[in-house]
Amino acid sequence: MRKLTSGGGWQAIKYTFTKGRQAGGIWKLWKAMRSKNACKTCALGMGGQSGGMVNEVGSFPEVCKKSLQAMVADMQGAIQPEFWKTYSVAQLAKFTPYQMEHSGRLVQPMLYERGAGNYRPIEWEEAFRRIADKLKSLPADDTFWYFSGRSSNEAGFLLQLFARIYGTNNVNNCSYYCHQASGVGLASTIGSGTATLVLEDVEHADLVFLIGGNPASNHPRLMSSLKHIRRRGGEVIVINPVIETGLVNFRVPSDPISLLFGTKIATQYVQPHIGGDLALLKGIAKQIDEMGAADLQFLAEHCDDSETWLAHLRELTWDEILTKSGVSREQINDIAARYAKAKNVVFSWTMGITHHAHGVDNVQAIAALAAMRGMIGRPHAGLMPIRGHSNVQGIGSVGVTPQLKRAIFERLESNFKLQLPTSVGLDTLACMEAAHRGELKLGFCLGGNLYGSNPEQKFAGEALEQLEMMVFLSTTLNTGHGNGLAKETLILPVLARDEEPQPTTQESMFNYVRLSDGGPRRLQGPLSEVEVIARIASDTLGDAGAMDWKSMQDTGKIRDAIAQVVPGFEQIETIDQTKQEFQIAGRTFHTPIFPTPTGKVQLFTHEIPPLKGGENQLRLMTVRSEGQFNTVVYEEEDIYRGIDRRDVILIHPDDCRRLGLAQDQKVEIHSDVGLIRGFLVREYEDIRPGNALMYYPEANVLVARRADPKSKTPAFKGVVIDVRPLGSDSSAAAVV
Ligand SMILES: Nc1nc2c(c(=O)[nH]1)N[C@H]1C(S)=C(S)[C@@H](COP(=O)(O)OP(=O)(O)OC[C@H]3O[C@@H](n4cnc5c(=O)[nH]c(N)nc54)[C@H](O)[C@@H]3O)O[C@H]1N2
Ligand SMILES: Nc1nc2c(c(=O)[nH]1)N[C@H]1C(S)=C(S)[C@@H](COP(=O)(O)OP(=O)(O)OC[C@H]3O[C@@H](n4cnc5c(=O)[nH]c(N)nc54)[C@H](O)[C@@H]3O)O[C@H]1N2
Ligand code: SF4
Ligand SMILES: [Mo]
Repeated sequence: MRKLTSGGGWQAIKYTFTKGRQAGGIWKLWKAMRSKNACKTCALGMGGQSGGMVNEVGSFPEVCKKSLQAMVADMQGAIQPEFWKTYSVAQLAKFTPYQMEHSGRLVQPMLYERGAGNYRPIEWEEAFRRIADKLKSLPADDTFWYFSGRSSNEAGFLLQLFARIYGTNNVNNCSYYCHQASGVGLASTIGSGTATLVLEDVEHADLVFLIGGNPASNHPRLMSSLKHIRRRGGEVIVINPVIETGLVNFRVPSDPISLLFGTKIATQYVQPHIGGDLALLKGIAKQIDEMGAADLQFLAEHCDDSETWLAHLRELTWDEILTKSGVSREQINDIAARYAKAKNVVFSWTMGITHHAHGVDNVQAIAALAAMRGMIGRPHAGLMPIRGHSNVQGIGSVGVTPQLKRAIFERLESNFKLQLPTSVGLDTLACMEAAHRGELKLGFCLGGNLYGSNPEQKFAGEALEQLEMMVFLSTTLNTGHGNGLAKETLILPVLARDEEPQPTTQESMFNYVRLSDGGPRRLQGPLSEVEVIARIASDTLGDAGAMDWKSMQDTGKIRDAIAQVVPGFEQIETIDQTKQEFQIAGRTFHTPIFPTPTGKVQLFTHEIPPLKGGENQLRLMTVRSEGQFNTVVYEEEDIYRGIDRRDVILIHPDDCRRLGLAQDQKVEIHSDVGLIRGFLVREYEDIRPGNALMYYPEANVLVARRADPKSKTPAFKGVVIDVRPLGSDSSAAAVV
């Protein structure tokens, strides 16, 4: 398959027409895309009251393939009753993610009881009764509550509140597998866990660092902003072990010139080894210091302990930096020179930074590098974690974390006369491990695919099978509905955001809260998420206590509560009347005053871990292709990387020669926790030698449960593997 030479472009436009046909006509799809709802897909979260496809600076039409994919999936017909009779659970377990998603929309509560062979439909009343009876029979800490980022603030707030009043803090969201390191790293450094800037700041920057991310494929409309920066003569430095096509050249579909000729994105493209960023970031800082380009006044006035931090940089040897990053001194000097001359610099990053056992250290090092030249706490510069799901940030803001922020905890207790649990809640991986030990009895998932997104797939399946009951609130099927099933598994069909009967709100990665109007239901059967949650809460706890759960079916009531208890969310109380979307107060830093105990930036020093892997091993990253959204695979091919299938491993030709491997050869891939047999080698020039790339979720069997101790995020990109020709090691017993 030929590799594209640019990202975006005509491919994206052609795709719109194809998808339009699948959705029952272009006009129907256009109307759905333009409705006043926040985009359901990525955390740029465009749309809302300005209408779909409009971003925070009013630019239109900003649409991308992923948003179309998600919309068309929601516009599918219903899964027919025969489906459940035709396919046993054993057969569903073998369905691909694509087949699961394309089976249709869930419209009926479904129940699987172990031993039954198939799921069977049940009435909503029976579903509610079963769940409430089970919850009433269990100690609260025997349950856990997992949230994907796709739901609304209202649903997230309500469910976490119910879980806590029920009695547990085992409440967490997919952030633990995503940007938790950004939250922890930023909060420790500047006292606030999200982006320090707004989109407009990015548009005015003259240098953007893009570290460990592939927004051309994963946050496509961010590319419009990068295009503006390049057109104005600004620079983009990409730090990524893989040369990603769309980061070199991107054709912005809404811009005729860019569409025809493409826009060059990266001014400088640097390829460290996987896991080499910490060394590289410190190298850039050391060079800035040696050049005398540090902003010593900012360091002295607005940072604590800058002397210790500078001394740490000065003690590091260049030898260590160069060996552990895999980047040459010349390249580091070049990056530093560009940084030193830039006036407004934005640092952005994604999973290449957070999916490591030293993810928090990486984020702290980025923040320190920015602080070193005074790039935090003023307009047109700052820190920008490029978040994952649409509204994953909002879910966290409104309390979907094991430990509530102190202000939220106190206000909930005092305003609502509640007594909330103070036990230590489990993070996502800890829940999986506790379940595996048989300590948890019930799981409740508001969206997501906990089975598919976990490291050590086999372990994940075993853990979930230990549960007595699992409850899923889902829109469509995914592999988690066919694998790792609890003794009793219930799937409750819910409405998508743009089908909600009442307005809901979502928060973008720029801390901007949008209002989604909802819209007409497409199918009979699914209920609104808040309706389902309020009903289960009411059936379990009754309405005589501190909360009148039945009344909480009203999203306006939930927003009143959010406005009262979540700092910065005061304006949400009247948002459905005023239609006034808003920036969350206290999150954007245009002046250098930070909510840390001293009001200053905290700078951290770190030990740099050695590069992983031995002589004949490779470092492996598990990543997305443009044709998937997380565990949902829409297309087998990866058009940007020119790869036609997913059961492959991408290895540099030099490594292939060194390891005696050839193009399309079948191999076995060993890590210390798993083995994959029969995948094909693809020689891939664009990856830094010594490193390899595989697709998630297929490669999850190879990823260990080893997590960053500070963020509890597994090292999805820090896997060490041996690759051998298939059959060369007959002693290996494990089979995938
Ligand atoms: N199309 C599409 N869009 C998505 C998603 C999707 O699945 N599909 N998922 C959404 C979600 S939840 C998320 S979190 C985001 C994820 O967005 P990204 O973080 O962009 O996605 P990934 O594919 O996980 O990997 C990111 C990049 O990190 C690089 N990388 C790997 N290891 C390292 C390293 O050690 N250092 C550096 N510097 N780079 C490294 C890889 O080469 C790859 O380009 O996207 C969101 N948007
Ligand atoms: N090896 C490896 N593993 C990884 C990663 C990696 O890069 N490598 N990335 C990690 C990351 S960044 C993340 S975020 C996780 C993803 O983890 P998850 O969020 O758990 O997974 P998703 O695949 O996004 O979940 C998609 C499902 O959500 C449901 N859904 C969609 N919309 C709605 C809605 O409106 N309401 C409800 N109730 N349900 C809905 C649908 O059933 C759909 O199948 O995976 C992590 N796992
Ligand atoms: S870039 Fe993200 S928010 Fe914007 S249309 Fe695409 S998926 Fe939606
Ligand atoms: Mo994510």
